[in-house]
Amino acid sequence: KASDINSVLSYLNKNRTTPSVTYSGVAKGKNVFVIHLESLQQFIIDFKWDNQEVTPVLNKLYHNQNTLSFDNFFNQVGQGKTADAEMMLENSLFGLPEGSAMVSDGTSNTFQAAPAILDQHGYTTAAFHGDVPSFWNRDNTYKSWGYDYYFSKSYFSSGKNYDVGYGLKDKIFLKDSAQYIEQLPQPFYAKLITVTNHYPYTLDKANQSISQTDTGDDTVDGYVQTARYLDQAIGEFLDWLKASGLDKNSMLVLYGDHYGISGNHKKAVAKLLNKSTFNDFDNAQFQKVPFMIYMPGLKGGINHTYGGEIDVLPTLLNLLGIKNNNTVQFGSDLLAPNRNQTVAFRNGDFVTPDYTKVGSSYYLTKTGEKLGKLTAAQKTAIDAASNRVTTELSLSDRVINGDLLRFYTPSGFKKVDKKDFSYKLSTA
Ligand code: GP9
Ligand code: MN
Repeated sequence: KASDINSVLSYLNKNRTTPSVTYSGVAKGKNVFVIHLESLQQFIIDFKWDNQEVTPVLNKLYHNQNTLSFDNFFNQVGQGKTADAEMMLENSLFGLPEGSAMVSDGTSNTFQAAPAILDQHGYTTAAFHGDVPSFWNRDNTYKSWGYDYYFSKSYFSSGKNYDVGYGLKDKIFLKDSAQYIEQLPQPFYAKLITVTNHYPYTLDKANQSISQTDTGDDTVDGYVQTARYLDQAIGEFLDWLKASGLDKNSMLVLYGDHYGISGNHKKAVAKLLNKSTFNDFDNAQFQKVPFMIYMPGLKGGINHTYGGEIDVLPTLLNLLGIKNNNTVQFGSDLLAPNRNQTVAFRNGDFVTPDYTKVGSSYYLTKTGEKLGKLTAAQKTAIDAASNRVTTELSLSDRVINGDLLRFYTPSGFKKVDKKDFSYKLSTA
């Protein structure tokens, strides 16, 4: 009911983080590229196999002085996987405890998503993905989010061996997307969702440029090959960006959406990482994914703050100089000096710079030491983090399950009308 939004707002208003002043507005008016790196995990950055870097392009970007890189950035998805990542990134709302919110609520709910916000600040907005438009109910959800354009499968080249797994191969996908991007009125916000580095990590011989790993686990060993392919595809895209001149007035945001190698492959992962064991604590830390923001002139460096996908939208809005103080968002600016660094996982587990919770076990985040009986100070800190996590997850669920944003429109925001959008390829 309508009044439910009040408890959400009163919690958020009490807990709002003041965004970074240093970074506020530094990307004002720039084009924004959001590049979704399918199943890419942080461990692959600077990782070597067969005496080679697996992802040389991304590594170079990661260490670039104009890139803000994050080495404690976690994926926070649940069953909705990619869809949960998209929901968090563009709405700063969590996915649901079960299923995918894009599927169950994407069509009918009211949202105040990144594309709609940016559209109302003069941006053209477009999403690109080389799979069928209906996957994860994107074709309906993107209308609710206010995307002007959605380029999906039928907009791209097709041919023998063009597809692998869930859609068009990344190199072809990004190359084709570039032609559309060149025609977008500026400034634009373009989201590109890659897919080749997706389980089961299969790739045709001609595109393999590094050997498989040798853990003996079939679901793990192809990962470096598809990750390498994704890296090369990004490299080609960056080359185009430079040649087009667009690099000069654009900000690039890259993120890994979720783990590629699940906790069921402990033995193989231990071997891959050269460790003797791989326990629940290690698996929690293994949920780190890349998050990088690149822009010419940006004051970069490797930032160690603990955060995750829920925090991306507030971070981007601050960089773009867009006022964001009356919105329903559960994350906080990753560049804010005094932010709370509790990272919630969808199942209620969490990581903070001090403590990691997995099920009923607690660990010291710095050392991985498992805690027995908690000291009074530990208990206080852990209870506070637990409360925060349960409160935020359940409030976010109430927003989605109750479609509560229909009862509240932040000042300066215009409600999205889905009827304004159609993503059909015109055949006339
Ligand atoms: C499909 C793709 C994969 O379109 O985005 O989604 P995932 O299986 O990673 O959730
Ligand atoms: Mn995914």
